[in-house]
Amino acid sequence: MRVLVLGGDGYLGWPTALHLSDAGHEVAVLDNFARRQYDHEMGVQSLVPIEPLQVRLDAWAEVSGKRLPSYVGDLCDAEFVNATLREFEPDSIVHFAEQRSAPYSMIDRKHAVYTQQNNVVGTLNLLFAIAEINPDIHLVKLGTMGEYGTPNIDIEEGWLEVEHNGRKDRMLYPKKPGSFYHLSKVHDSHNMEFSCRIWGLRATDLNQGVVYGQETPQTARDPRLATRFDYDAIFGTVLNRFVIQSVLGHPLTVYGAGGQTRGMIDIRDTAECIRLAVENPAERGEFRVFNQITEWMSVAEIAKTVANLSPRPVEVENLTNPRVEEVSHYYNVVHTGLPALGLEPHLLSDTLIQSLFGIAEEYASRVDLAAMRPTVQWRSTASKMRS
Ligand code: NAD
Ligand code: USQ
Repeated sequence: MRVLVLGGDGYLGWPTALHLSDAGHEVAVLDNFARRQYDHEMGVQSLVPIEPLQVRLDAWAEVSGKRLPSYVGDLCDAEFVNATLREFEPDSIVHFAEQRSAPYSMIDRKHAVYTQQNNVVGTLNLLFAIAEINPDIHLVKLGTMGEYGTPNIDIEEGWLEVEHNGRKDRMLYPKKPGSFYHLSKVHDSHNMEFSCRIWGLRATDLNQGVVYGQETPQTARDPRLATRFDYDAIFGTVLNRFVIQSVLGHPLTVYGAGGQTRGMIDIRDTAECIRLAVENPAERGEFRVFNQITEWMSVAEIAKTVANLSPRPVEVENLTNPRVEEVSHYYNVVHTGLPALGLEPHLLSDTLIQSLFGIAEEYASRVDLAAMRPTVQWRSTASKMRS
C-alpha cells in the first residue's frame, strides 16, 4: 500500500514510517518540524541526539535500500495538503502531526490557542483534502485515551450503547478530557465521525495511552535512525522521565500521591498497531475507534517498578500536583479491537526498563536538570491573561 505518514519526523511517526517501510509498504513522510521548534522555544533537547530528517532518510536508504519521499510543510496550509495528496496518491494516511503535550497546551492562552488551531485546523484540512481528492483513502488518526478522562464507568472502544427514557441509541462515548491538548483530540474525533457519516469517508481513531520506550528493531539498525527521547516536564512522558531520573539519581517526580492511573503502550506496539490498522482498513462511511493500550498502571506503581530495578538507590518525591486531575479513581478499559486484528503486546518488562536505563546512562551528560521540575500549573493558565 502507499502510506503517507504525517508527523513522520516525530517521536512515534519516524519509527512507524520505518516499520511500515520494512513491512513492504511504499511510505512517504510529511512534517513541518514544529516539534524541533518547541525544543528551541523551551530550551530543551531530546536526551538521545536526533539527526535532521534528510540524514535519517539517507541512513534508511543505505540500510534498507528504500528511499522514502518527504514533504516539508504545514497541515494548516490547505493548498500544501491538497498538493501532497495529489502528488503521492496515498491509499492510507497515518496522522501523527499534532502538538501533543498537555502541559504545553496549558502554559497560557497563546499556547492553548496554538494547540487547538494547529490540531483541529490541520485535521480539518486533511478531511477536506481526502473528500475532494480521493474519499477512498483510509485515515488512521492518533487520538488519545485522555479524551475519555477517568469516568466512573467502564471505558468502551469509542462508542456507548445508551438507554434513556426507554429508548436506545449508539452514541460517541462521552468525553471528559484533562487539558486543552486532550480537548483538541476530542474536537478532531467529532470532526472525523461527522465526515464519515456525512461524506462517507473511512477513518480509524486510535485512542492511544502513554507511550514508553525509545528503540524499535528498525531504529536500532543505525544510530542515525534514532528517535527522540524526551525527559523534560513539558514533553517527557511519565515512564520515560522516571527512568532518566533514576539514572541521574534525581527523585522520581510523582505528582500528588500517584493514584492517577493511565493506559500504557510500548513504542514497538505503537508501530505495530498502526500497521494492523492500515492493513485492515475501516469500511467506507465507518468511524472505527480502537483503544490503543496494552495495560494500565497508576503513577505510584510506575515509580515503584522503576525504583525497584534502578541501578542506584532512588527516592520518590510526591510533588504538589501541578495538574487538575482525579488522583484516585475507577479505571477499566475495553481494548480488544487491536488484539483481534493480531496485536501481540510487549507488556512492560524488567528487560525493557533495563535497556532504557542503558540508553539513559549513555546520554546522561546531555540532561538539563532544571527541565525536570514541572513549571506549568493547570490552575494558572487563565490567570496569566490577567497579568
Ligand atoms: P511528536 O511531537 O514527537 O511528533 C509529532 C510530529 O508532528 C512532529 O514531528 C511535529 O513537527 C509534527 N507536526 C506537528 N504539527 C504539524 C503540522 N501542523 N504540520 C506538519 N507537521 C506537524 O509527538 P509524538 O509523541 O510522536 O506523538 C504523535 C501523535 O501521537 C500525536 O498526535 C500525539 O497526540 C499522539 N500520542 C502520543 C503519545 C505519546 O505518549 N507520545 C500517546 C498517545 C497519543
Ligand atoms: N506525571 C507524574 N509525574 C511526572 C510526569 C507525569 O506524576 O513527572 C503524571 C501526570 O500527572 C499524569 C500521568 O503521569 O497523571 C501521565 O502524564 P504524562 O505527561 O506521561 O502523559 P500525558 O500528559 O497524559 O500525555 C502523554 C502524551 C500525549 C498523549 C497522552 C496519552 O504526551 O500526547 O495523548 O500521554 S493519555 O495519557 O492516555 O491521554
